[in-house]
Amino acid sequence: MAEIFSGRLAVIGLGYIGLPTAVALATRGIDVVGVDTNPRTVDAVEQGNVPLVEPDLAVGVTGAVAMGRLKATTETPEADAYIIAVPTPFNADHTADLSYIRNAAEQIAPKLHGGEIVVVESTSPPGTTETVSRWLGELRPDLVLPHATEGIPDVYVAHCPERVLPGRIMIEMVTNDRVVGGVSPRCAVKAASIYRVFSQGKILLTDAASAEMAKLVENAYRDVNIAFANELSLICDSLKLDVWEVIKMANRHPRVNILSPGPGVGGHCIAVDPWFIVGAAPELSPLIRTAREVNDGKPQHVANQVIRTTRRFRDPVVACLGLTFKANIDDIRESPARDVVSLIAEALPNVDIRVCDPYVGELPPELADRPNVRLQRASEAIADADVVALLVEHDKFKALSRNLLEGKVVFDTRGVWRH
Ligand code: SAJ
Repeated sequence: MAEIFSGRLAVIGLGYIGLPTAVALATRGIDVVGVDTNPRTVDAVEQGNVPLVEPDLAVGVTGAVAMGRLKATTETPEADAYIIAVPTPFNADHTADLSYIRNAAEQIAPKLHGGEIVVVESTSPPGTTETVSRWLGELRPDLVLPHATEGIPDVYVAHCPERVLPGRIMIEMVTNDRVVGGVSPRCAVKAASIYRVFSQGKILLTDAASAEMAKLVENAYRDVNIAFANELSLICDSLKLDVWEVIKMANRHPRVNILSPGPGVGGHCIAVDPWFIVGAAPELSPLIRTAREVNDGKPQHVANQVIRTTRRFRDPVVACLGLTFKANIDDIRESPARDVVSLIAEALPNVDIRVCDPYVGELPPELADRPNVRLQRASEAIADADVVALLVEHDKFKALSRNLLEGKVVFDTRGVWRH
């Protein structure tokens, strides 16, 4: 029988991945301590609240806290296993910023006695998990870490990338297959025991660097495919063709499945992870780099279309529908829609710009500071607008009456109002 973890577990980082993972384990009987540097996040979780919007997460947190299985703190405790789920942003030169992972390793090191499992879930360039093993070894020379032995180490270190889709995290957390890569094969076996607690998917064992690379490849694959769709949208615009119609027809081929163009690619994964591959092999990754550039160039293209159109009006009003990085979630980090609005507001400081998003309660600072930009309900903003830019395909926008759009210049970047 494959081993299933039972013990005390600490999750470092209570964000979009750490908190759902903590809930998945706690609701299945594991004593979980969630650790976060932000005291507000810790307070919220301690009270059974959720500091972010994700379907079914709130009920999970409330239940886990009420059961006494989930606690939260700013101090890393002693535990039998640690899951590191902190951000890995990229630096200005697109290399990975591993400072949050390093910080987590520094917090964990003094708590180790021997026998613990340390899993890095944070997306990171190949070699990072082995580096964590080295860091722990340097911080605790009294312990044998797996990079330094062929035998049984004192601490097991592995990588297990998350693959959940925001908006479906609680479902995919349980149903997705998991890749578990160990710094040594024993480490993979040990780390897999944690995911057996809640995962209904296959648990695939490999080495740490292959697991790291597999995760980056998944997101780069999607980025390249979206870039193809986005490049098509530019080409079709210039040829005065409807890209949606072209893609719909092409997708009737049995082996063609083109993704959807949009105002760009956002989020903290697909827009970030391909750079880690480019950083690891810059000379060998022109396709992956170009895909990033195509997708990153899309917000400016959409903004330019809107900006040009406003010149037709004496006192134009522009309604921008959507600010989040994708539909039906509240996350505006790395959002192309947000970039589009900023670019328009920057270029047109005297134009009245209304921003609508049912998931956003206040404008981000770069927009809030602009006197010509305000948040408004979509139906009211559209009624006043000359130009409407649909930037995010929230269900609420799809359901809007098409009559509202009559007489307006409409830029439907997501192709939802075509018919
Ligand atoms: N997008 C398009 N056209 C499409 C699909 C997406 O423009 O056809 C845009 C979205 O609007 C959004 C961005 O791409 O701005 C990314 O959205 P997404 O839904 O493709 O992906 P994420 O970032 O929410 O989650 C991805 C997923 N990765 C893959 O599907 C390969 C998820 O499984 C990962 O766990 C997640 O990244 C992650 O954390 O790495």
